[in-house]
Amino acid sequence: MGKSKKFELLDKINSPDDVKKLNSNQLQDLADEVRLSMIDSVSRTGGHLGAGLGVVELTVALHYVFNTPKDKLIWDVGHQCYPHKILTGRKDQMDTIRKGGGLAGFTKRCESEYDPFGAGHSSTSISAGLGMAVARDLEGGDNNIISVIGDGSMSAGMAYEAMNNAGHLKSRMIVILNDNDMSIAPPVGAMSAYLARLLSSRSFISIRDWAKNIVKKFPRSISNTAKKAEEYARGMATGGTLFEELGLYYVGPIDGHNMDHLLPVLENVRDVTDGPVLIHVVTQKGKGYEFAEKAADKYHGVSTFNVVTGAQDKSAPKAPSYTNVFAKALLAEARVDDKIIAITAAMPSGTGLDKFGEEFPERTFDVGIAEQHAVTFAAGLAAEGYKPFVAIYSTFLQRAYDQIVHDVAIQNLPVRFGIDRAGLVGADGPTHAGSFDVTYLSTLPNMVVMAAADEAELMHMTATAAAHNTGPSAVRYPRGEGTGAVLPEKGDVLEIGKGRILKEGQKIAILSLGTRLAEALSAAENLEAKGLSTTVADARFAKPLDLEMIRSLALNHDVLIVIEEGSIGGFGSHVLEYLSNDGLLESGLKLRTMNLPDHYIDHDSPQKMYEEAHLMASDITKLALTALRHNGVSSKKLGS
Ligand SMILES: Cc1ncc(C[n+]2csc(CCOP(=O)(O)OP(=O)(O)O)c2C)c(N)n1
Repeated sequence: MGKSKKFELLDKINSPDDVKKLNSNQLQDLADEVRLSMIDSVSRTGGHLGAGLGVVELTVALHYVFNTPKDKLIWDVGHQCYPHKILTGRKDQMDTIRKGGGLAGFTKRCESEYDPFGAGHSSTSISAGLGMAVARDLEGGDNNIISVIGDGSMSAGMAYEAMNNAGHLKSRMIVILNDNDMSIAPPVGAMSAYLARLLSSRSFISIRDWAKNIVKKFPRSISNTAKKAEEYARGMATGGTLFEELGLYYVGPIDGHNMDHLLPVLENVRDVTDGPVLIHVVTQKGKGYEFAEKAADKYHGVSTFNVVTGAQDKSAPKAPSYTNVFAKALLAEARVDDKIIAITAAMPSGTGLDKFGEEFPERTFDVGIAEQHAVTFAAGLAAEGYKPFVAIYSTFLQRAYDQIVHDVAIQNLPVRFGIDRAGLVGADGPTHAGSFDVTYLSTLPNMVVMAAADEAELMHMTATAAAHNTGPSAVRYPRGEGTGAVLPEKGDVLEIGKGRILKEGQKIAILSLGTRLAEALSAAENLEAKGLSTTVADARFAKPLDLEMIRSLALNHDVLIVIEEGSIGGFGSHVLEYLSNDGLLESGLKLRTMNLPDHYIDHDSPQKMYEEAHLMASDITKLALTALRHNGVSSKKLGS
């Protein structure tokens, strides 16, 4: 298949204008070809599959009915946008998706005019769409705004904040609720149950009845009788929906795989509506690819796979992943402490808490995509004497910053944060990189911030967090496989704020926080080979700093290099500030910090990203040598 494959319709589609040239009864054939083409390309690249397969018909219908890019089509999360990319001039680049220099795995403004809003994190599309609708109104424009949001993403508070505001502002916009009854895991919560009830209480609307009853302009100018008939036809006889209570005109449910349902509804809504409308579209995640339809996660994210057998190419891991080690460590703690609670925000398998849930179902809480709530929910548990561990990816925890400050840290509540995917994450790119957690957590009074250098350290740090019951603590660990370190059955409790020296030398000191330690050790070997005696220390804690160790490193070496996999303003900045304020820089110490650069690194292989960030052993060696040779005079002219 691939580029050699000839598609009768898709081969002629280079932009949505070409979709509009088809007649409506060709659209299902086009959808079938898009689906095949997507399965084919994702089988070779890996990526998000199930969500895209579920919206193929919807994507074709939207591009047929609406006038993108003038009409703004916003995909929530953006992981389901592969069919959209195929139809918007990017089909020949699908083989580059998520690869360095290639297409992004999500929508991205700088990639295409058909991506009016970038995403990666969920539940932003209604807010962004409403902003665009209001901007259009202020300009006196007439374009349409369409936000497509999944039922899983509908569980986040931001979606309600946006609907609440949309119902009030009454700006003309369309929200499409893509209800596939799945998040990554099966959806949880009352909203999901509500949508299921909504579906079971109504049959798919009879489009003919509905369309017949639409008079010139709805909803406001429909005559009373017509309105009643129309309400009946779209199921309102069973009572108003939550969306209607919020001020959005509810239409649905409609079958999202049936062009005969999609086209008239989208056309009607495009032509006659005013105010915000919500179309409830029912789809199936993984639709049209047997193996995806049957998979428990509906092939949410896949590695490369064999199209015929559905088997994914997963090489046997050399070492357990950090995620699994965290789960193992937490289980070991929970077996001896029944106050330990595990909380995930819709990522039970991503965080390893599915395993925790199997053994301790009553102590495991999946709160849905609701990171802010997860943190304050944990704070409530901690206030009552429980020991909650909130396991969230670094990037998604950003969303809960005020909750961390206001609900946890100020009240000094012992909430534990298991921060997965800390550091660079590879193919998912900058929206998913865990770049900022050390920076945003280490500024907070009361917080203990740990970074694991390997998976044995992760076990010790999880044990330390479990034991530290007088305030909040966090342990960060990266995506992917560990180093193969020997694992204890249960972690040891570390002394808070104490680092460790792995190798003693006299001339150069490398102080590492987290998983750059292996590169630091390898740089030390390079330097030793050049006759430069090198110390390597693992800080373990970004907060509180091990002042004694840092002072000793500063006093006993000519060069001190501080390295971490986090943004500017993090661990290195704290060390710098401490040494400067303590007068220890005046002794002539050559201090250098190494961290992520002050720009967002595009998706690529992790190796390439580390190279771009200059966080490799060779970079450490080079910096140490340059620093050593440095004569103390600034190499940069003032103002240059
Ligand atoms: C704030 C945030 N938390 C978690 C995630 C991880 N995530 C990506 S897609 C997804 C499920 C979304 O479900 P839904 O909106 O129903 O879309 P579907 O995949 O079912 O089409 C989750 C939890 C995220 N992208 N953003």
